[in-house]
Amino acid sequence: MKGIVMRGLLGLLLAASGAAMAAAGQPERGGEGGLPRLDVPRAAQAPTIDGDVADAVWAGAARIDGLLPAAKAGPADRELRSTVVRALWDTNALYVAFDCEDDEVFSTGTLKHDDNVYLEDVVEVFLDGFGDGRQFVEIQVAPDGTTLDMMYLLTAEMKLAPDGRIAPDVSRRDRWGFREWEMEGLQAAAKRTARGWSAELAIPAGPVMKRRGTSVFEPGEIRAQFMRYDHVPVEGKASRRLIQQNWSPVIHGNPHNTPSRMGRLVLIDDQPTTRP
Ligand SMILES: [Ca+2]
Ligand SMILES: [Ca+2]
Repeated sequence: MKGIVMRGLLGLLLAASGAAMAAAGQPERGGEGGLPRLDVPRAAQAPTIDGDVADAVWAGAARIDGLLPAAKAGPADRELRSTVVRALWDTNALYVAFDCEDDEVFSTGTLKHDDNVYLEDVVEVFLDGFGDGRQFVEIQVAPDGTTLDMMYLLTAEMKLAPDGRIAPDVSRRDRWGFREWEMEGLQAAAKRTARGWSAELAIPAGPVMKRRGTSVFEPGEIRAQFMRYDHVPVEGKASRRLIQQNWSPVIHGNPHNTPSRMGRLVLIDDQPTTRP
């Protein structure tokens, strides 16, 4: 749990300055600006979760062409390598594909399931089926297919800091992250490509939709965040620098502490037109 604890502490330290201004807010509208929206078509058939995003069914998927820099990112953290995210759904699962351009993938291959895989290159999906930030899941996938899955719970009413993070006092006392939790039925795979690497996930509906009183996905809106952690080399140094790519920008290192900024994922009933 060390890495998560450290991330949590960092988040608390960063958020502390905003504590005095924290107020009960609309969790779905915390912070500044609007939230991204993606209309996700129903999958004609499930993609094969093997890390290869060439499945024909992905051609009809909802597509995010490029993620965004973290909130308040400096100039060096705005130079992002290309990332394309695709999404589809059916009653059983939300399917997500990442296609990451990367000329030097950072993945030692030494990390195991539920290790601190975010310390190397990863893609991340956060899902909140109910939409109030009080229960959400996080899945990370590394270029060798290693995963980290977690569930977060908030045991108090949501309260936001002005930047959209969970207010520090609530986060400290009532935000729980369970790394030992396992998402039963999760499928994830990744592979190296000519341009970098790609990953595919099939995320089962059960833990996402439970608070809606169902165990399946159905047309309607859920909340989501898509992230990429790209650890880039620093010239003349052995260490690397983390560039955080976001669908809905949040403060560096804080996606798990900012459910209010999750975008709107609208599951629509239309099937995509079949393309040759
Ligand atoms: Ca595939
Ligand atoms: Ca886990």
